[in-house]
Amino acid sequence: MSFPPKYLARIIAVVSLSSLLAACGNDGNSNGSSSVAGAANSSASSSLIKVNQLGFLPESSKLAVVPDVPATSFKLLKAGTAIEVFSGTLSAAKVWDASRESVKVADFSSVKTPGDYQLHVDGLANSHVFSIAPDVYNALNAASIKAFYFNRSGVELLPEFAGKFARPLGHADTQVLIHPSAASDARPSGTVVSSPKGWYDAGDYNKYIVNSGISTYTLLAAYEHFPEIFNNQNLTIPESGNALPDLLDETLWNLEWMLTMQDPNDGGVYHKLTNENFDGTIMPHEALRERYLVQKTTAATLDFAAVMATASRVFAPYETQLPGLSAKMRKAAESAWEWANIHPAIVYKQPSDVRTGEYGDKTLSDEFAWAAAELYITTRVDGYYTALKPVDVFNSVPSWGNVNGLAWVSLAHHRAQLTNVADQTLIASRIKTLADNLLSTWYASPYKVSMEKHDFVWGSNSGALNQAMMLVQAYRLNGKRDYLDAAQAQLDYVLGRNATDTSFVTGFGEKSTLHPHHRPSEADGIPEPIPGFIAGGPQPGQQDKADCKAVYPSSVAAKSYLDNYCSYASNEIAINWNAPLVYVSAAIAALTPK
Ligand code: G3I
Ligand code: 9MR
Repeated sequence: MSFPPKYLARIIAVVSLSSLLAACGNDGNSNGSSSVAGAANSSASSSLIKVNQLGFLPESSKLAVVPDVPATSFKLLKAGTAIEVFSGTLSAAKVWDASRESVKVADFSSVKTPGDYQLHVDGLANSHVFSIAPDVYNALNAASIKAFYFNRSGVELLPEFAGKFARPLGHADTQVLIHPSAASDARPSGTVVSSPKGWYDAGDYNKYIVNSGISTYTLLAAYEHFPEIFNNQNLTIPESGNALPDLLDETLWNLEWMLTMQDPNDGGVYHKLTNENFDGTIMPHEALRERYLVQKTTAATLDFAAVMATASRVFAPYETQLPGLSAKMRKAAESAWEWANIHPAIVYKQPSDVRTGEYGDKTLSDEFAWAAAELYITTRVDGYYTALKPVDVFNSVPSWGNVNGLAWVSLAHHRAQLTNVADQTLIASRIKTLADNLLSTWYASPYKVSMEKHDFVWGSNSGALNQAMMLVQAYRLNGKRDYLDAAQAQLDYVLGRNATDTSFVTGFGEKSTLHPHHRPSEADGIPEPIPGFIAGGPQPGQQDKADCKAVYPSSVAAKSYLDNYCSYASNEIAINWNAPLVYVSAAIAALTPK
């Protein structure tokens, strides 16, 4: 049998996609296929069928977005063939103001037979190849966690765990200096302290408590909510095979660092461990600048308290393996909470000699609420619930600077174990109100997503996934199928059903992010990026324009994405963007009916 060249390319892609899935399922070390779809410019991407390039579970809702062509129907074909397995009617065209495109939707949810497929619409190129398979997100979930291992500070990545991405130890951080902004009587400026381990924040090599807070919590929540997904998962990390699930081992790497960021003399927590300036495009072991602990802040201290309270309950069952750890974390959370109550408004102020990420945040009521909620759940002390001021705390899609939602996520999950002081009706209604807002956007959305134009800010892909996380909470509370389908839509969005026709996860999908702003991926001399990282995503700010010789293909919100290393404003990776990918890929796998 002979195939036209277009189909041959698709067949090659299917083979490499399948081998990627198989390999990542075993060791998570493999790297994905490179793009076979060719570079798309803005207008080219508008004339393409957009679909989740990885694919769907048999029982998932399955949608694709189709440009506004005269055709009124679509076909689902066996990949690489003209064999039709399903045909359906396209929806009426609508304009999405976020991408300024007129699009129709193809719904093929009723197709449940595992296999590799492509969509066909007369007048358009066939879609990327995607799968329907019961394990379609297993390798994605594993790789999205393994990405944290690849971003570990303070350890050599050995070939047996990192494969071709092995690298020498970088940033031991056993001798860092107290910065003048953090000086105290007990630890004057220039005091040497040890603060090893942890994950690099993003494409840079600094470590920031505020962003570590939401990231670490999201991984712990994934474990608390869906332990069955992680209990037997093998990520091929150094700790694999010990008594802890690999996800918890990986999370512990960062928790151990976070513990060192608390001043033992008063309970306050340093905002960040950082260089004065961002490093150049070099490998971790080549980055040898002096490192500092900078200013204790209320936000960092409260985020720390929330995470340590959460970790204390998650690690409690491992007393034999990790004696005293759970109690130590609880004490750390309590002393951080006390410090924050004595210093309720210390906002981060970037010292004049420091130029790295700020994670500055002037609104601290949400950090107070989140820390209080986690301390309440862990200690069952009613005073923390009262301190949370639940009636005044609304629910919102979480981000590093807005953590109200995390309090409601935890309260909802633990609702059956709360003391009488907790208002169960309020908890349920907070979850439902937010999810219903997202749902009504999803119902009306031309792209069938809950993203709107104003959601396209720096790290927009994490916004998409955090919306999904909040939809998932409502589904877990009342089982209404639309919440799950709307969450699935957000996963579809980051995996290719978006206006750039890109799967934003490195190594996953026929046309995936290839050049993330990630120093190791750029400096390691290996053509492809380290797999499992999600790029920040489109946003019209283009704050990196002056640093980019390459030109953005579009300035329209949902299309303002540049797959180039220079683009830290649209193509960086970050731990708080990967964490909801871990959560959502696990949630969809766990919750979708089998
Ligand atoms: O919240 C406002 C919103 O109200 C407004 O409408 C919108 C318009 O642009 O801006 C929003 O603020 C943005 C803010 O992120 C919150 O999303 C700012 O414009 C934007 O500049 C800011 O970007 C942050 C960026 O650092 C620059 O400070 C990102 O959130 C944050 O994720 C990113 O974090 C960096 C670290 O500093 C360093 N390490 C890498 C990491 C990822 O790029
Ligand atoms: O690489 C840095 C990235 O991690 C940050 O998110 C970003 C925003 O603060 O800054 C990047 O560093 C750039 C710096 O801000 C300006 N000069 C060029 C740097 C990247 O090459």
